[in-house]
Amino acid sequence: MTTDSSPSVRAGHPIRFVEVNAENTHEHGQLIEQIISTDRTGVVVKNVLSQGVLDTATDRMTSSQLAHRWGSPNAGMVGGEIRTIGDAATPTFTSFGGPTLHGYAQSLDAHTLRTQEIFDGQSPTQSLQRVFSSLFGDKPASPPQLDDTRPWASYNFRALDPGVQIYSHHDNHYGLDIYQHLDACYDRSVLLSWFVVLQGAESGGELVVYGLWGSDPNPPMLPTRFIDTEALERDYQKHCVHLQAGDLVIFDSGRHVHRVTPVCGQRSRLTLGGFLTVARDRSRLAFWS
Ligand SMILES: O=C(O)CCC(=O)C(=O)O
Repeated sequence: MTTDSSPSVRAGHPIRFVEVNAENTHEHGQLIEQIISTDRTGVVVKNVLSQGVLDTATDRMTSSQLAHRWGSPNAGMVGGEIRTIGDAATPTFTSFGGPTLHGYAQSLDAHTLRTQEIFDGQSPTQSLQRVFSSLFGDKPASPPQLDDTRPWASYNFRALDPGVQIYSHHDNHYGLDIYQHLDACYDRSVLLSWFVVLQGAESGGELVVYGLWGSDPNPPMLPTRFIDTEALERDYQKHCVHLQAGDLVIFDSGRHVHRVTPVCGQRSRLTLGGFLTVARDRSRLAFWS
């Protein structure tokens, strides 16, 4: 099922999302390549995780026993204070240059244990691997090697508490020092984001993707150097991606400016996710946090 793009009178690039079911991904082996070539903007894969797995993960993530595992990488960024378990290779408000190799490696060493704690041993990594692979013509999909002994972390866990949002941005992170540890075989002109909703917000907390690309000249900016979201809402093509718990979204976050709207109600929005790219010779796919 193909969903809409916004009215063409609005500015920017077209936005084309497609929705498929986790059981049918083998029928869509070209989808990742279509996103890379900009024929599509993204895909929603319904029902990637079962209700039982979601219940276990959300119980654990909100339990007092795991409270000490959460960090606040955007502490001090009013309204944008995402909480995370596990580092992401992105700039944050507390570290504009992203994680150091030492910091990332420390977080990585705890990744397996954290995943076991949260999923009670039923890690979703293999299911995700299968979905990524089938959307890329059944080619191998795995986290890339960070060094000789260990791969990058497959994903991290995120919480947006009531009132918190992810401000408009695009993901253009290959300039960070940590990416010197990403093998040169991978295509740095490609950066897709992906995440799975573990617990949706009561309302709000929606992913909105705009027709503005990070590479477009003269983007609407505020004097604070943040993107002017009001101008995006008013003038640009946009698409609100409707996701339910258990759904996976993969989209071209390296090009398209996007945001997550403020979470409303009492419940935190919980996701796990990361990034992905493919080898320059298209022989394999890599995903990481
Ligand atoms: O909701 C999330 O987990 C992240 C959304 C986002 O900004 C991204 O995936 O780039």
